[in-house]
Amino acid sequence: ALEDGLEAWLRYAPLPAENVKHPRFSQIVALSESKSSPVYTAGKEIQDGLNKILRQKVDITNTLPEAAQIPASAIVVGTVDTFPSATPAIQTIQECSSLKEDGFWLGAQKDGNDGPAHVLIVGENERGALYGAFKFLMLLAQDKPCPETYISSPSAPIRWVNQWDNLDGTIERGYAGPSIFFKDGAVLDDLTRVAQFARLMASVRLNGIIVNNVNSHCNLLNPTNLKGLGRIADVMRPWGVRIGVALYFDTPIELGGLSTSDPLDPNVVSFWNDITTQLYEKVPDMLGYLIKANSEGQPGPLTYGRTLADGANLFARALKPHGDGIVMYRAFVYNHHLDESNWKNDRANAAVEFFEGLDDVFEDNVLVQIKYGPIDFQIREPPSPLLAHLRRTQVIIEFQVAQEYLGQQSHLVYLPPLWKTILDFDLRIDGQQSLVRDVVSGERFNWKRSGYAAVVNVGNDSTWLGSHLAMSNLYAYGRYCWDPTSDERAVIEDWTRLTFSHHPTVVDTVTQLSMESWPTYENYSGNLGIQTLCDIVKTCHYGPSPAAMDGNGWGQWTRADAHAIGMDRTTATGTGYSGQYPSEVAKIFENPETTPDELLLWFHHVRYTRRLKSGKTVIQHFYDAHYDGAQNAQTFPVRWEALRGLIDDHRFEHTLFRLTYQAGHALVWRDSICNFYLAKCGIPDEHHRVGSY
Ligand code: GCW
Repeated sequence: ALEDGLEAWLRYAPLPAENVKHPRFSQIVALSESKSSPVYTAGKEIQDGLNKILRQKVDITNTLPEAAQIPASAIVVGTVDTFPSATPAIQTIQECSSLKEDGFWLGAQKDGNDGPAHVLIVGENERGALYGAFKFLMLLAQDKPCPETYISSPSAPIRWVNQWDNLDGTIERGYAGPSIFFKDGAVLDDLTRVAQFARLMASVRLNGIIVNNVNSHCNLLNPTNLKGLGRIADVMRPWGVRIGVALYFDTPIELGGLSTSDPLDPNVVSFWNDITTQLYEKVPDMLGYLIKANSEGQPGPLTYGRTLADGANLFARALKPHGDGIVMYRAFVYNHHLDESNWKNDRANAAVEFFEGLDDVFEDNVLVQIKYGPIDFQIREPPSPLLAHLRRTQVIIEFQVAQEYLGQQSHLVYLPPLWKTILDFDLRIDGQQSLVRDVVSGERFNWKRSGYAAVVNVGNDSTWLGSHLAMSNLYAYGRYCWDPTSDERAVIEDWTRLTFSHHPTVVDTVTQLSMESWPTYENYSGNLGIQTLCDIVKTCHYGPSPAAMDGNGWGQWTRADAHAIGMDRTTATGTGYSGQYPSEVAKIFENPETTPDELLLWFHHVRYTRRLKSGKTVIQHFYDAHYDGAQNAQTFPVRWEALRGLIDDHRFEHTLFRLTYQAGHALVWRDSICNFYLAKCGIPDEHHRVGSY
């Protein structure tokens, strides 16, 4: 049903009758007869969309009646290669020569009389054709005109999702029911939801997915599951989505019965070669392997006295004979038993330290996958400095739609404004403009394969993420991979029209709440770069617990005492982290005067009484921000009330419940944090709010 959320932004709600000025389309021509082809899928999708949005029932054929003729008022979708070269539209189609892989050309053109325009959708490849079809439908669904000529190509070839699904059906950091992929140790029989997810992914031009948790299990590769993975790939392929898997490093021991998983042991090498061959039999277009090794208790090459490159290259060589498979080797390698008494210790230093010197020794199909910040999906982090260290080794940047530290989809936090602080950051590598988004796209270092991954936690719940509003982040993630310069306001407006309604009150309200949501959450969770002050000891990463940040080996320290707070990450007196950035950036962060307020405590250990650029002291900023943030959260459910009757009751109530919960929890956050720091430093709130009851 349209109300339950399954269709998300692909509801294709009927346009109001008075708006339907569209003439009838005569037919859909999808230039492929293969049911597994995204072009075939595109034909079906257009048929479904026309039926729902315009109430037009239009037939599909898979060939043009006469080679050189586009039938009047038809919609024709195909690829540069399958489109007849002698059509009247040939000149415009030739513009496709500037298309990149997965790009498309879309145009609506009059047939020279008063009749309706015909629409041509030409993909650089089959996937591009499907993307063009979705573009056409999403314009239609928003009642926007189809342009005469529209051409679009992706910023980067890698636009992938990482699900952290376990074989037993649980999802690590999943908040929306059990896995849509696995149950009881095996791939589910019914993969209906997987196909629906692939459709959502394709509609925002995401082209790959790693289907299982990076904390992987050796049984993923047992014979039954190899078949299951083949079924998953078959279900997603018609949507242009390819699959890959995350591997458990000690699989040779635990599944293969070998005595070691040493990456240089010949038996281990042949074990992985063998498994890889078997996997490719089931999944001939497999993306490759995602590897979490020597991280948070996982085994890895260091366990066997080998280098990280030895580990990565083992898998890279196993993949090579089979096609374009890559190793996504995660940079998330760090010691989680770090000694806090040593002020030089710093988890943020780990990635650069572990990967330094490996740039030239990885096989060319190894990509290093780097979380956007050096710690772990916090409310505010500077970009990972490792992004400035790799020249030859291509990278994937890792974002997180899952909102693990960001309210876990129970709080509204629209993420693009956070992503932009990373993507638009200029690393000044070699003294030249080096925006993170240009490094990631491959432009800065002329890479061919690089791009994006995001941890996504869709589950079996009919809302996919447990919250209707959280879905804007999944939608936006696809939009940002395609075009990282996208305008965050335009993206949420499009999403709102597609998901809820075109009504201006609905569009304005959802847009405003979303645009305010990240700063609001930052205000009541963790300010000035101190990170999200949530419970990390119980590892739930939810709810306020500032005391939990220190006194353990995880290295997400605040070093708060009675007088001062923050990590000294300078090279002069601290951990040396700031020196991992190229010199122009390092210089800014080295000095508290030039460090922007929002990252002050990330880089510097300062007194609570230190004045910020705003003129406030650090401690007063904490108090004020928490009161402002919590206060603004109180307005969310009230403002949402304006939508009553303008959207369906089911989604209205579901969302109202969430926003009301958030408003309450924001007060808990405010009071916990403010009281904690008042108790620490004893400095009262100038406005007499904290501790006064
Ligand atoms: O953010 C942390 C999470 C872990 C996760 C790990 C990782 C999959 O708390 O749950 O493990 O990062 O990214 O590997």
